[in-house]
Amino acid sequence: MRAVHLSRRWQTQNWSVAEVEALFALPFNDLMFRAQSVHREYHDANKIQLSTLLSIKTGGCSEDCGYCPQAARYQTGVENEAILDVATVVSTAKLAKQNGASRFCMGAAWRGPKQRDLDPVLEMVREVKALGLETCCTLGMLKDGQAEQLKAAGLDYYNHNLDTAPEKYGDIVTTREYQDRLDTLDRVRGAGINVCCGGIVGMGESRTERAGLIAQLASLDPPPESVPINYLVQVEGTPLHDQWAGERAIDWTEFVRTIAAARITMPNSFVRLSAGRQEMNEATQALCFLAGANSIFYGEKLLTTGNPDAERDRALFSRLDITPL
Ligand code: SAM
Ligand code: DTB
Ligand code: SF4
Repeated sequence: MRAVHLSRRWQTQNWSVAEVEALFALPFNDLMFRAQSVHREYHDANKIQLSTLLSIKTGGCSEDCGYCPQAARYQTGVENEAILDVATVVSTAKLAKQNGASRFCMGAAWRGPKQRDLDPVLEMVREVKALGLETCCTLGMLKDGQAEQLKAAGLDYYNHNLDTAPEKYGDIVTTREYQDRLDTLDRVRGAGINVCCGGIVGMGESRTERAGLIAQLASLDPPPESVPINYLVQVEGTPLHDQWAGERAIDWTEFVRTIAAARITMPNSFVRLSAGRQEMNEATQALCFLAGANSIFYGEKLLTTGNPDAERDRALFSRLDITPL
């Protein structure tokens, strides 16, 4: 199996699906050793980056993403809310900073923003940036020129996930194509914004499809600076609720393997242990950190679902001797 060369730091490694699958197939301890070795070569193994999420526009989304509680067509109990005012966003960002977050991520339940949606977001980005926080937005698909406006306002990262392998995608979302996602990522990259792009594990995909997602992400040129790996949060009312639970759920070792494969194939990226931490025990989270995850969402809420309390995360970090970046 090939080595990752230091001299090719931010270069795409062009991992094939078969090569990533071969990583997944390693004995667990060998995979962990390899992931931790790569991790130490590129990162401080005892430091974790903290991002706080805020839903700036909740619910009522026109899309049909099968996992998502914010799609208008599913009865999930999430209400359609108007966009938050800038002052509320800024005060939430201030609190996040006081609590120790270094990045503030603003999410909106849109297929993509219209210009009248984008204008208030640009103001939010300017003001959050002025607090000394890194800024991130996830607003859906971008049209020509929108990424440039976000960049000019001070946006550091744009989150747009590939979600799953190309061949699995049509089972999960039908209202837009895989290629649409790649096009938005190109626009973000073209505007000089850092790319945050990952996916979701636990949606009934095969191991080959998990490897396919990782191979796609690692083959982006250059790979995303930030790679969120979400474990599906099962929300009642969504098509994926209860489909892959109980006996049909993947084993926790398979989730840890996915983190390790992301770390090995994207050595320089921050790999974020993202949604699903509340449903995960602390020992599994610790193994994810050992496998090379070095970022989390921090604060009691993701967008509409729960996340461990900041206090609990601080206690876990203390027991693991981890400090925030
Ligand atoms: N509407 C925008 C979009 O889809 O790009 C931005 C917000 S959307 C909620 C951001 C990402 O959150 C999705 O691409 C998906 O990967 C993740 N996500 C949404 N619901 C989730 C769930 N129930 N479990 C895990 N991840 C989820
Ligand atoms: C990402 O990959 N995960 C975050 C963030 N990017 C926007 C969202 C997780 C959402 C989980 C379900 C919810 O809270 O609505
Ligand atoms: Fe809408 Fe984004 Fe949810 Fe899809 S993931 S339904 S685009 S909010």
